[in-house]
Amino acid sequence: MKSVIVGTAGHIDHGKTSLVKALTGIDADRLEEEKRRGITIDIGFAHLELAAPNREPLRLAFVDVPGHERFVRNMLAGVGGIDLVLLVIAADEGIKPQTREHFDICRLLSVQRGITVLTKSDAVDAETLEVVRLEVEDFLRGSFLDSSHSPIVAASSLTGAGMDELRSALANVATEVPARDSAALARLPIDRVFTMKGFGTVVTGTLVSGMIQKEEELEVFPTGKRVRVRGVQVHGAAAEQAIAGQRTALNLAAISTEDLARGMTLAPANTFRSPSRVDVSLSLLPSANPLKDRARVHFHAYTMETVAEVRLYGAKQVAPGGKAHAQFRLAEPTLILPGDRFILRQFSPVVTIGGGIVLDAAPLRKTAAQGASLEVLSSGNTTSILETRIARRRHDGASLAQLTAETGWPKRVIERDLAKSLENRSIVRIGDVLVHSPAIEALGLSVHTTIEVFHKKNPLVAGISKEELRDTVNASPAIFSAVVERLARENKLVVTGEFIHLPGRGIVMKDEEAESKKIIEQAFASSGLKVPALKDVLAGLKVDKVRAQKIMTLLLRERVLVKISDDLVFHQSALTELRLKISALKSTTSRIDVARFKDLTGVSRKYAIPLLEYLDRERVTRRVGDERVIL
Ligand SMILES: Nc1nc2c(ncn2[C@@H]2O[C@H](COP(=O)(O)OP(=O)(O)O)[C@@H](O)[C@H]2O)c(=O)[nH]1
Ligand SMILES: [Mg+2]
Repeated sequence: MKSVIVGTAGHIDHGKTSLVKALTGIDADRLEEEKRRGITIDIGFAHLELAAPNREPLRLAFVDVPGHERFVRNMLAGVGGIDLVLLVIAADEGIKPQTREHFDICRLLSVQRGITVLTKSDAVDAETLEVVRLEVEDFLRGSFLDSSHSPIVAASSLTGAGMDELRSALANVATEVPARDSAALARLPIDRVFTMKGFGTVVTGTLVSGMIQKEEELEVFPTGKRVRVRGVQVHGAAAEQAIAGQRTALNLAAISTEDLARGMTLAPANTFRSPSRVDVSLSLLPSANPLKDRARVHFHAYTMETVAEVRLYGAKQVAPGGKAHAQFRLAEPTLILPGDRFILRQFSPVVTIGGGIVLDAAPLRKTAAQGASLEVLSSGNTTSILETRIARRRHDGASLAQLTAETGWPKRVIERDLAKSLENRSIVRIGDVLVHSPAIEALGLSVHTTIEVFHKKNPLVAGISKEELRDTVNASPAIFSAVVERLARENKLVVTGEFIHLPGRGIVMKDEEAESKKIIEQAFASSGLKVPALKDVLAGLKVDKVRAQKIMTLLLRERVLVKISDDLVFHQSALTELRLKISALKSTTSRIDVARFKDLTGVSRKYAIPLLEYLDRERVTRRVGDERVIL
C-alpha cells in the first residue's frame, strides 16, 4: 500500500492538532503537559487510510507540529521527512508570524505539494472567509501552494464542514506524490527514542530512503554503535520490513535508550562516514540580515540540529534574498548526503534565515570546490555525478565503497550507471579503483615530463628510480604501475630493473666521458679483489674531477661497481665470484677465519676485513667471535 507522510504547518492555535484529530480520530498531543496546557510542544503522530481516486487504498501518516515560535526546532525535526504539507490558517486570524515562518521552511526544504486549509470556518461569516481566502491566495502566489494548482479548503473541525472536500483533496494530492528511493541505502533519522515494556529500546522515524529488514545490523550515526533490528513496525503494525517513505518503528537489540537520541541516524553498518564539512548551495530569506562569511548559524537537517560555521565560496557575505555556495563546518558530525535539504536559523536571536541543499558531503580539501562542479554533484544525472566524483579525485580515482559512502547509492546501482563509461573507457578500472581516463592521460604526461626533467638535470645517469618518479608524480603504486606499463608498451619509456628512462636517452656522454667510463670499469674488472685505489684510477683520466665523480656515481648506480667501504670499490663480477667461492667452501667446512680468508682470496688484511664485513651484511657469512659461520 502506498504511504505518504503529511505534515501540518501553521501558527499556534490555528487548529492543526484539532484538524488531525477530526481527520484521523487520533489526538497527536501525546505528552501530559501538552494535554494540560492545550498546546503542542513536540511533534505528534496519527494515521488514516483513504481510497485514492483509482480506488486503491492510500495510507496517510500525519506528523503534527507545534506552532509556537519557541518550538520551531521541534517543528523542524518533524517536517524534514514529509511528502506533503497541510498549511493551516485560521479563518478568524489570517496570516500570522509562524504561518510565514513555517511556509518559508516548507519552501526552503523544497516540499513539493500541499493543501492550504482555512480552519475554524465556523467562527467567521461567509464574507470574512472570502476576504481571508483572497489574502491567502495573494500570500501563496507563485509558490508551490499557488491556488492555480494547489487546493485551498475551508473547513471546521468543530462542525465537520469542508472535511469531505479536504479528504478528497488529500487523496488527490497524495496520489501525485512520487515514491521514495527504496533502491538507495537505508537512512532512518531518529525522531523518538523510548522503552516499551516487554520490548526494550524502540526508535521511530520516517524512513527517508532504502529498506530496513528484521534482523538487520545497523550503525548509529554519528556514534558508530552497532545495533540489531529485533522487530519492525510500520504505521503501528508489525512488519517484516520498512520501505522508504514509511513511518517506521524499530525495536533494537544491543543498545539502551541512553545511547540514542533524536537527530541520530540509523543506516547500514560500515557504509557511511559522518562528515563535519559539507558543501552546500544556500538561499537567504528576504527577511534575513546579510549572512557574513564565518558567521555561526544553527543547522537543521531531518531530525538533527547542530551549530555550523559558514565559509562562503568567493564572497564576503550573502545579501537578503540572495544565494551562495558555501562550506559548512559542523560542530557535530552528522550523516548527511548530497541532495539533503537543510534549514538555517540565526545564531541569536534564533529565527529562520534560510536553507538550501547539500551538494557534497565529502568535500576534498585540496581542490577548492568550484561552483560548476558543485552544481553537477547535485544534478539529477547519476552517471555525470559519478563521473564528476571520480574525475575530481584525479589519478587517485575512487573505489566503489567510497562512491557509495559519498552518494548513498549501493554498489549495483553505481556499477549499472557507470557501465557505459567503463565500456567507452572514459572511466577505467585499475584494481578496485575507478579512474577518469583524462586523469590517466595527465598522469602519463607528468610521468614523461618528470623523466625528461630528470634526464636534463642528470645527463650522466641512466634513469630515474621508480620510487623517486612515483613520489614526484604522487600516485598510488597500482595506478603508477598501470601507467608506466602502458607507456612502456607504447615505447614512450624504457624500464630497466628499478630505473626508468626515455627511449634513446639516459646517458648522453661525450667521447672522453665514455672512454673514461670504460677505463674505470676495466681497471676494476681486471684487478679482481686486489683493487687499485679509487683516487689513483680517477687521477689517470682525461676528464676533470667533477665529471669523473659523476661517472663513478653512474657506475655505482648501475651496480657495475660496488662500494663496500669509504675507499674500497670492487667490480660486481669480482664480488660475485667471491660469493660463489665462499658458498663452495660450505661442503668442506662451515667456518672460516681471517687467515683462511686471506689464503683463499690472496688479499691482504687491509682488504680482508672490509670484505668479510661486506659478506656479513650480505648475509653470506655471520661473525661469531673471531670466525665467520658460512650461511
Ligand atoms: N471554533 C473552532 N475552534 C476550533 C477549531 N479547530 C480548533 N479550534 C480550537 O482552537 C484552539 C486551538 O486548536 P489546536 O488544534 O490546539 O491548534 P494548534 O495549536 O494549531 O494545534 C482549541 O481551543 C480548539 O478547540 C474549529 O474548527 N472551530
Ligand atoms: Mg497543536
